[in-house]
Amino acid sequence: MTTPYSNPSYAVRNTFLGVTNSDPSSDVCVAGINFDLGTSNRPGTRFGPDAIRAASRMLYDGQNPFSWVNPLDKLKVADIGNIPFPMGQLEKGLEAIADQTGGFKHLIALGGDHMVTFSLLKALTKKTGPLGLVHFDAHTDAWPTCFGEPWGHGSVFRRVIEHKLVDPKRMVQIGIRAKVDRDVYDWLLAQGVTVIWANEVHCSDPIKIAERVREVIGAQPAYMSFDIDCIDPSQAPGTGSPEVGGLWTWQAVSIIRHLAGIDFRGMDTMEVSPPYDHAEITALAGATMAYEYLCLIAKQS
Ligand SMILES: [Mn+2]
Repeated sequence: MTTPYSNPSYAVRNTFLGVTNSDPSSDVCVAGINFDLGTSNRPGTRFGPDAIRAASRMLYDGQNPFSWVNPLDKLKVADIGNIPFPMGQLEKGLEAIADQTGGFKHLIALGGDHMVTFSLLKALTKKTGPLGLVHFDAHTDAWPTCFGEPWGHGSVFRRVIEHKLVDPKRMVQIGIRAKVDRDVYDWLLAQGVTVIWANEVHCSDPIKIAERVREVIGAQPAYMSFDIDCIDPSQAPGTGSPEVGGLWTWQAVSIIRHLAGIDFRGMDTMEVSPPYDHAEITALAGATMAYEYLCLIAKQS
């Protein structure tokens, strides 16, 4: 039956940006990864993907007012659903995620806890070699272990560097402010990682921060990993390990918008935990970071 009506944003299908395409050979695929077994504090990010999808529908129509791009006009974007993995098994789950995420042209993953990024990078680097990394986070996630265990979201970037999935000299962490052992911080610096503290973002401006990020990353292939706890808990309370003094959403959006020229090969938005969210603001923040990334790569396509 034909109808003269079209759905408003709240009623479009609950996929990322309301897309109806699910073809895995599309230019960009969005996938949910409902995995939170690497969580060290409050769990719940298994519910992140669908909350991000629901919030993303606010962003599905019109053009980005910075780049004047509607990414859905420029790129064939698919939401391929959620990646399955064996329930309750951390290491097997990480392997299953790595086994299933390497075949896409360009993947945007919606987490899930940050440990998943190890699997995503493991899969992607089989094609690209070690990547540059633009890493937004309150935490360095570089502890040698996570409460004695090697696989946990507080140690993910230690494992990523040890496994040579990124080139630490082309890795920049933005928004760091959580308590961390000096040894952990010194280890990061010794690897060549650039750490931009949250306070440096507050005392500078996003365009200058983006310039620094582009200098560190250079021209080689790169990846963006966005932990939503990079954002201040006043604007992103729905996460397992919130830290005060964080970036405001406008600062993060502005930094992403000024990263044109980086050869990004994939992105994830992690650590959105809907049980701690209020009024969908964390889910909307997570959706917006993925959307801005999508606009950035669409503009360059
Ligand atoms: Mn974090």
